[in-house]
Amino acid sequence: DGEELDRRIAAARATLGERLVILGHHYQRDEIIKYADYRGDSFKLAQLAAGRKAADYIVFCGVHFMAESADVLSAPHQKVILPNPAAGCSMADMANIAEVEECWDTLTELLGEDAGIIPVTYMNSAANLKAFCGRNGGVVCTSSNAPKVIDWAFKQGKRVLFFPDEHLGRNTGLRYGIREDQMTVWNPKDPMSSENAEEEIERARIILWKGYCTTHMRFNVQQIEKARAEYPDIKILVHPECRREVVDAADLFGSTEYIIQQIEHAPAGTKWGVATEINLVHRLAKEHPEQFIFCLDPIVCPCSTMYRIHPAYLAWVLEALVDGEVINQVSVDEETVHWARVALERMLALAA
Ligand code: CIZ
Repeated sequence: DGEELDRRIAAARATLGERLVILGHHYQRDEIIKYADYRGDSFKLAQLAAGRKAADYIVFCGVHFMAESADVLSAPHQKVILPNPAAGCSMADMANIAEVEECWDTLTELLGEDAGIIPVTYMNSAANLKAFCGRNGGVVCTSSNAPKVIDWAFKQGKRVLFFPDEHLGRNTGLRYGIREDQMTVWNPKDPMSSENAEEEIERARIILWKGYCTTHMRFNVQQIEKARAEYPDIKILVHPECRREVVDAADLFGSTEYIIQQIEHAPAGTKWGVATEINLVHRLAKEHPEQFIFCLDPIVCPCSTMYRIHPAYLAWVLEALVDGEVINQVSVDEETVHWARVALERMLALAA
């Protein structure tokens, strides 16, 4: 039961002391977040992990690509552990290296020598896709810095290939001033199927990978209209992985860190309709009883893979560490680490 798990986790933490750091992503449930030494989005947590050199073990309560990023940025002696190896990300899985290379070859063949394509991958992607960007003059972005990264990419080249999230790419491109008719969607399962595919690619300034977040796809404009009819002074705050029309109908949009900042700095009595994962929205509502905060999806939308991190898995991996056994380690090979770092460091240089 919960108390028993609390006791086991506390005992293992006490034994491991400074050698252990537990990271909790904002989308984790409260039963996990309460054990986290640090909370954050994927990027902030990966950086925190890298900064905590005393920690030999980084237990990442999040999903697989996040643990990989922590491994890429961490020191060689640090081991990154994902409590449940089945905690993946369906969006990250919508692009794999073979498909991205096929797309890249097709685009470069079609557009020729001066295609000027800059690959940009969202943080929510496998490490080998980050490495692909590093090797090919590209970069990583997060949902917080996507506008800055797009601006950088257009200073390096003429076109952007954005993967794996179509919606973050489109929402960011539109704000940057790229028109919808200057974007085209690349479906890796059926590329070049449309009759005008070649013309569309030749005209495109952004080629958007056909990938999406199942949780953020649950939000729609009707939910926003209903919330506005019920509470005329409501503020609608959505994540940029939502569809274009949802972002257009919102008052504000941004990453999890942005959403948290907006709410933390709002005056008492502010009403929010939020479109992102339910555990984060419920936590914000609990932590800010002086405001009225609810999730726009009435059915409730947890991220099913984030949910795969259960306290029992956490207890299991921690007790194994106490016994000197590392289980469920996420380890990225050296070559991939090198090039993924190149892409991540390009992004970091933009923030500096
Ligand atoms: O990058 C992350 O942590 C995710 C999944 C979303 C966000 O907006 O922070």
